Amino acid sequence: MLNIKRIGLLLLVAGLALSACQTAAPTEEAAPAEQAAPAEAVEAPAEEAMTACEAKPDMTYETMTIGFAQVGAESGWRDGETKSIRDTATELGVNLLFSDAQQKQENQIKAIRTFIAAGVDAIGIAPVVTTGWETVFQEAKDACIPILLVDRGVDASVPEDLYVTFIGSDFILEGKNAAIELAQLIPDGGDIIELEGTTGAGPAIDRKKGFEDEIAASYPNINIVASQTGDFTLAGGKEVTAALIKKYPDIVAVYAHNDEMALGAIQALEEAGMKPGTDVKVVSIDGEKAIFQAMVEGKANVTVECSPLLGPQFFEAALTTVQGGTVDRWIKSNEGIFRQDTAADDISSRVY
Ligand code: GYE
Repeated sequence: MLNIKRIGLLLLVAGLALSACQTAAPTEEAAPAEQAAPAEAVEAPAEEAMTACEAKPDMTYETMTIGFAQVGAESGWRDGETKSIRDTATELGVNLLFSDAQQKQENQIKAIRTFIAAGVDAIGIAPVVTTGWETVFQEAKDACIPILLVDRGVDASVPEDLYVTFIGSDFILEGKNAAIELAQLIPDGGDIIELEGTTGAGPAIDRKKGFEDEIAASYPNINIVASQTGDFTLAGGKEVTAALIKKYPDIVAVYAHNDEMALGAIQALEEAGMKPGTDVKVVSIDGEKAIFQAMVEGKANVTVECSPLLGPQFFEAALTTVQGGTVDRWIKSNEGIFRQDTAADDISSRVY
């Protein structure tokens, strides 16, 4: 334990020296000399760190215990992911401790501490928001328990050495693809509204950025008149849409960061006597079975897929890590785009 603290201190000192050098050493001569010292300080303790946290090469799925800190049950997508994690654990024989945080970060932090106390071999978490994880992730690291991020990421405020990998989608690309799809549906442009996911959540931040950057760069005739959070829920999407269409009755499309909010928007539009899917185009992200049904009925237009079926990739990466192997920093999922014209054929193969 003493070793770990010493290493931490050395790394901290080294890190400080390095960042001081990066910001305060603008001249060419000063930089190399200052960088040399911290590099040495980091090298020696790295080996000690490995002995402090020993790999378990004989670990198998059947002997491994995993803690999974889930966001909640806010969408069909989330239920699909939970099922994938639970079913895969059962199939592989992994002992799974599962926690549902009801969309609250404090509950996820508590769950991680419980997993640490239980001495799990690794922890998976879908962080509800991107910030505020440094302390608890460090506690897991100090206990030699690797953290793997599943489906939602963290931002640069969380040091990269506190988690092993991010398993999930390219949310910026999803937002960009949604913009391209939506633009095809409204060639004359017009006013549209955007329904954002949970404030501070990785997919909400990136799906907004990918979408808005693409619209700004390529579609000057499309005007995003309002962008508000519906918290990734059907009720949230419905409520926000109902309020916004009173203010902006001439909108020609809705972009929702997930299908669930799009389903809420469809209800709100219908209740206001508007025609979702025709008068007001609806584009969203996830690929839930329910949005395929809405497409079959002509009420939704496009869904950009985001797969929640991450169980197999997660447990494989966890076992490899626990055994002492390395995994990619970003394990991406394969995803498609689905449109109204093929929805009737596609719907039978949807599993979430
Ligand atoms: O799109 C949404 C869910 O984190 C990628 O969370 C996930 C998102 C998903 O609530 O439906």
